[in-house]
Amino acid sequence: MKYFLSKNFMMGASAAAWQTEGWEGKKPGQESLIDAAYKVNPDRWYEGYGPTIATDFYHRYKEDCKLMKEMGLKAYRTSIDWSRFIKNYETGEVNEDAAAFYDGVVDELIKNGVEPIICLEHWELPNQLFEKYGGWNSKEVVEFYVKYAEAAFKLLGSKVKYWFTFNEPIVFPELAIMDGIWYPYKSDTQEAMQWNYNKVLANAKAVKIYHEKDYGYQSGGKIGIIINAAPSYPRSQSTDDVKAADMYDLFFNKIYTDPCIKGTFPEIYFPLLKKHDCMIAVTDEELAIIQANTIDMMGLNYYRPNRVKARSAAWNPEVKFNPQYYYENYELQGKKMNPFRGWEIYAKGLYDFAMILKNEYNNIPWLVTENGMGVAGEEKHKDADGVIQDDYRIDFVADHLRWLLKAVEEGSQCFGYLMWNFTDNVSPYNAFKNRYGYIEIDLDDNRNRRIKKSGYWFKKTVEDGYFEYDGFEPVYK
Ligand code: GCO
Repeated sequence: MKYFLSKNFMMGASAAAWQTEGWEGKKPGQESLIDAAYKVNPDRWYEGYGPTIATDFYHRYKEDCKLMKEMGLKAYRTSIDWSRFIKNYETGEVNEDAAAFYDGVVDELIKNGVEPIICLEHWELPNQLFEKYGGWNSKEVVEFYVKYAEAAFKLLGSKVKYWFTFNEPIVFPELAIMDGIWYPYKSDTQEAMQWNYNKVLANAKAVKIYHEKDYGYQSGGKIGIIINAAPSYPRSQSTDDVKAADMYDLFFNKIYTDPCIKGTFPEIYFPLLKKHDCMIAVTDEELAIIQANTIDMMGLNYYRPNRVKARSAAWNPEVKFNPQYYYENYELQGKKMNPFRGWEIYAKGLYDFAMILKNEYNNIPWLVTENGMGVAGEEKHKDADGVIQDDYRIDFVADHLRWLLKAVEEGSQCFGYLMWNFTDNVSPYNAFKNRYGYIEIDLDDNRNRRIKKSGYWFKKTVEDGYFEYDGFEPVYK
């Protein structure tokens, strides 16, 4: 079956500064928090790889921009590394070398016909601000972020028309502050919720500046936030399972989608934090800023569905509150899996969330800013010419795209699809274990780039304006 793409549907790919650039040009003290996470425990990163060199985008961005043109990319989303871009984090003084680098990247993208989409914080919080102020637990860091954001708008606002304030803002609070999985391995739910709230506040303050000052908004520029949201499916329609799914939805989607799109937090949120002795620092003035400065567009990073059920065992009263107090994860019998990442594949979930944005969030314009399939051992799928035959990735992308186009037909204002990712790059902790790219990064050959079969599929799809999908089931080795 043929699926047609409208001419102005933004087909592209995504990446991030810390996952591609490498540390070249960054001086001691300019580490980001995720750089520090690698420095502290390189042993916990797959085969010891981390952000040190990454894909060496810092030196090879012109080569990559040419590959984007060759593949017909219409847009490329990446981030500015805050810890690199700003020389004095308290004053917001810009590092001129970094400014020249990012200016050059944006110019190269535009020169190659690729729309630059820039995210301001893709987990690149300066580690100095974490160590000195406690990171996003601090209201001062919110102010430092706003100074950084305005400096970025000032430098690039005349060329960049699509801005995002954060990428997956919940991930560090969840994995590093609440659940102790990532560095700094904390287990403090209240602090995690303060990180989340302060990022929502920082988003609103950056939106306010972008909307009120002349950095491109008046000539059609848009600003939003990228959220790794997904539908929250209950095991059954029983009251207890549905309540579990609603609570998961609250703590992992709505504490961002509601304030950033609607301007207000869910009514039950702050009372719940109080009930569980987790209330955070909130002021009426801050809530007024959040209400008055909502986003123009949303970025959705969708990989997998969230499936939950009611808890069978009561939460241990000796253990501090965690949203898992209200739910347990639920494994769908017979689900389609990506065995390399351990994530369920459920393309209809993208349609379902598109309908949520249409029906519950004022049909806000949005982009798929990440969707993709990480696979380990891709070298096993090389043909005689050394081209990785990633039919599984073509199937994954086509399946998700066909569901997305169904949502667009039904009125969803999705205006583009950016796959994660353009070239293979460094995942948090998994490093180069799972490869996501349309383009291979050959670690055994000077990080040389080689277009995969999916990259040629992308090129043809954009040229033809359509793709075929028959739902074939790839065989995973
Ligand atoms: C993984 C992926 C993700 C992406 C992230 C970028 O978990 O395997 O690499 O972590 O890097 O979604 O925003």
